[in-house]
Amino acid sequence: MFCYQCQETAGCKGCTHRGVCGKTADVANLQDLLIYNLKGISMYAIKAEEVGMDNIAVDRLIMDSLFTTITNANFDREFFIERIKETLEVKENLRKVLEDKGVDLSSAKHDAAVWTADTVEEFEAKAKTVGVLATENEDVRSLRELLIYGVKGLAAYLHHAYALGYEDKNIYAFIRKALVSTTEALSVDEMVAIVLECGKFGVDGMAILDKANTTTYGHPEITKVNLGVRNNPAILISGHDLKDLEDLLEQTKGTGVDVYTHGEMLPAHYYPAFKKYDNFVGNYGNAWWKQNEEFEKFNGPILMTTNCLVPPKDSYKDRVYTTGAVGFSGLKHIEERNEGKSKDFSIIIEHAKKCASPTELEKGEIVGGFAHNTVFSLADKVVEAVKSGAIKRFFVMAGCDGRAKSRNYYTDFAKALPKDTVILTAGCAKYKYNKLDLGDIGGIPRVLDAGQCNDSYSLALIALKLKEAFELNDVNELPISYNIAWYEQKAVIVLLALLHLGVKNIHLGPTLPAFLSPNVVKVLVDNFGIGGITNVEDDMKMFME
Ligand code: FS2
Ligand code: SF4
Repeated sequence: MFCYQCQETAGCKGCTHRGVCGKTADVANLQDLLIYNLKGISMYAIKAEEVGMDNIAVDRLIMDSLFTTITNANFDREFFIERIKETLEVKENLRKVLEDKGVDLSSAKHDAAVWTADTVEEFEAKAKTVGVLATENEDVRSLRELLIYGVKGLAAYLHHAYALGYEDKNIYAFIRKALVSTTEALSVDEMVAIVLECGKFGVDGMAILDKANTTTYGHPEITKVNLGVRNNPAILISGHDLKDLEDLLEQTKGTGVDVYTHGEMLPAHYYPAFKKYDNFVGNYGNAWWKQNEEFEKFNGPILMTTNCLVPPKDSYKDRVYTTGAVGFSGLKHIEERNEGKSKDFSIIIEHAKKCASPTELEKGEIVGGFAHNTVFSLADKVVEAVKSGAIKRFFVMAGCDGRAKSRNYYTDFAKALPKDTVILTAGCAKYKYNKLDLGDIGGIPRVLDAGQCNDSYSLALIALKLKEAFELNDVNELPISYNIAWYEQKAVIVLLALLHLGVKNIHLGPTLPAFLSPNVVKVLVDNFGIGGITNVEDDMKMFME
C-alpha cells in the first residue's frame, strides 16, 4: 500500500504498511483499484454523454464510490470487493451498449477502461500496480493526486446534497473529466489548470449543498447548544449527513430515546427545522479523534453517517452502527433508503432502550449558527465594528481537527489572538477553541461558527459581502487572515475553492500535505502565497503586520 492522502500520513511521507488511521494494506490497495476502475468508467461515460445517453446512475455510482475512499469513512474489505465487482459490471455494460450503438471507442482504450477480472486474487494483484506510486514523476503524481483528493472531497459534499434531492450534472461531468485527466500525459500547465478548475466546481458543489441544506431545513440561526446530558437512554449521531439526522429524529420522537450530536453533526442544532424535536438534547464530546474515549462513556448506540470513524474498541464496538459511505467489518450497517422513504433506524432505537443514559462529560453551552444568512443580517453591526476599530482583523480558522499534539497550536493561537480580533470557523477544527471563553466584541462573539466543513462556503460568502460593503476591488484587501487546519480530502476541496475565489496567502497546518511535491508547493507559493505555520508568536506577528 501507499497512501498519503491525509495530514496524519506516516512520517509526513506516506503510510506503507498500515494507515495511521487504521486502514489496512489490503483495503488501501482495493481503494486504489476502485479509483482506477472509476477512471475507466468515466472514459466510457464521457463517450456515452457525447451520444446523448443518460449517465446519471453512473455518475451517482462514481460519486458514492469516491466518497467511500475518503479518510476514515470505510475500512471494510468486503465492501470494496463488492464495489469493485459492481463497477466492473457497470463498466462492461456501458462498453457493450456503446459498441452496440456503433460508437467509436478508439480513444477509450486505456487499461483502466478495458481491464476486467473475476476473482479477488486478480483484484489484489492488479491493485498493487495501479496505486499512487504507479505515476513515477513526483510532480505529475502530486498534481494528479491533488486533483483526485479534490474530487473525493467534492464527492462527499455532492453526496449530502443528493440525499436532499439536489444534484448538478455539470459537476458530475467535471468529476469524470478530472478522473480521466489523471490517466493522460498532460503538461504541467494543463494539470494545474484542471486542479484550479476543480476549485470552481468546489464552489459550485458547496453552493448546491448550501442550497439543499437551507431550503430543506431553513437558514442556520444563532443557537445555544447544550453540552450536558439528561437521564434518558440516547443515540449519538456523528458525521455530516443531515438527512440521516432528520430520519432519526422523526423515528425517535415520542419513544423516550434522546438524540445527541457528535463531532461534525454539532451544527445541525443551528437549523430551525431540528428545533422542534424536544428529544434533540445537545452535543456530546468533541472532534472525531477523541471518540475512542467518548463513545465508551456515551453508553448508548452511535450512528456514523460519514467520516470520521476511528476503528472502534471492543468495549463499545457492538454499539456502533454505520450507514451511507461508512463501513467497518463487524459493525452493523443501516441500508440505504428506498426512493421517497426513510432509512430504517428501528434497530438502533430498540438498542438504545436497553442502554444506560450517557455519562456526563461536561456542562454548559456553546453558541453557533453564524452562517452567511445570519452574518449578513448582522452586516451593519460588523461593518461598523470594523470601521470604528473595535474589530481589527478576522481570522478564518476553518478546517479539521486531528490527533497530532502539534494541533494544540490552534488552541494557543486562539488564546493569543488580540481581543479585537474575531475567529470565523467551520468544520471540526473549531473544537480546538470553541469551548474557550474568548468573549465578544459589542455583542459579536469572538468565535463565529458557520457550521460543518462544507459551510466554509459561508465564510467565503461573508468575505465577499464584506468586500462589497467596504467597496474594495480585491477580497485580499480585507482585514482577514486565513490560518486553516487541514486533515482529510474535504479540506482539499475547500482549499481549492478558496483559491478559485481569489483568496491569497492562506496558511495551512499543522503540516503541508505530503502529496504536494516541492515543485508543486513552489507553484502554490508563487501564485497564491500559500504558506505553512511555524509557532504562535512568529505567526501572530506575521498575520498582524
Ligand atoms: Fe472533521 Fe472528519 Fe468535516 Fe472532516 S469529522 S476531519 O471528516 O470533513 O471535518
Ligand atoms: Fe495513512 Fe491518512 Fe491514508 Fe489513512 S488516510 S492510510 S492515515 S495517509
